[in-house]
Amino acid sequence: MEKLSVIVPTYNEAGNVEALVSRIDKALEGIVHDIWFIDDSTDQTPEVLQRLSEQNPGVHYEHRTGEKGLATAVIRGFEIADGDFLACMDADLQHPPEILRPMTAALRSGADLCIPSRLIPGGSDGGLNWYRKLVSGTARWMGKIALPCLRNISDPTSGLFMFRKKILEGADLAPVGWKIMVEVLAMTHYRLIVEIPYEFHDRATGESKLSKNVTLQYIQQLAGLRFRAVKHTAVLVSRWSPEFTERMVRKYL
Ligand SMILES: Nc1nc2c(ncn2[C@@H]2O[C@H](COP(=O)(O)OP(=O)(O)O)[C@@H](O)[C@H]2O)c(=O)[nH]1
Ligand SMILES: [Mg+2]
Repeated sequence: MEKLSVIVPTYNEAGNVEALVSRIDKALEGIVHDIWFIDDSTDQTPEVLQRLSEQNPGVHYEHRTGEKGLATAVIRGFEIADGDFLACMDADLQHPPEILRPMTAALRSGADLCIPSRLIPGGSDGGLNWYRKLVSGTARWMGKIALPCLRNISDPTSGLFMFRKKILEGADLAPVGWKIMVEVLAMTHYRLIVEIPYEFHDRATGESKLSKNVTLQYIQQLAGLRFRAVKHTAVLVSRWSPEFTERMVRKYL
């Protein structure tokens, strides 16, 4: 049975990580998994993570002091997590951990990548206010114009995705900015992507670290990827309905 490693970047998420771990463990009952926090916090998060990792052998964390930044944190997670499947998820419970179960079913059914979507039937981006909806819609639109590999994917700019670790072999990922999934989609080779619907939620506690700088970094990232992106041929994107997703969970888990 393949092992799943869930990678969670954290910056001042002391109020969220304990609930996150217990919901991930519950969602993944019966699935071999572990959780890797890459933490740059200045609050109590490292103390909470230390306690959680003592109580739970499936919780690992690395606290960085010399380095900061979402992209380098996630790429560090890719290096140290040893699962056959890797998932990336935010710590603030905006990505409901229960979605990890159907994502695992999608990979077990043969997908190379599973990308949950707020924008297909059964999904919702209810956790965003109108301004964040506009920012998020503009980011998607810019991404699709710059990179053909994003065009058939409905929600390619979030921080929630799962993939077979082997697609990273030989990939030249640049740790720029905020949109790691865009980097993975542009720089790796894959055949089958599965999209499943999910409901995005309000941040549980703490505050967003999104800054104006992030928009600028995203534009730089897209400009670089126009030249660096690998050639993708014969990629199939399969979009699962809520009912089909349930059937596949029963079949594969
Ligand atoms: N390790 C690390 N994680 C970060 C950093 N900045 C943000 N994060 C984490 O990245 C995830 C998404 O950040 P968030 O502020 O919720 O962004 P938003 O959802 O776009 O408002 C959360 O789990 C944050 O704790 C950082 O500099 N380092
Ligand atoms: Mg968030």
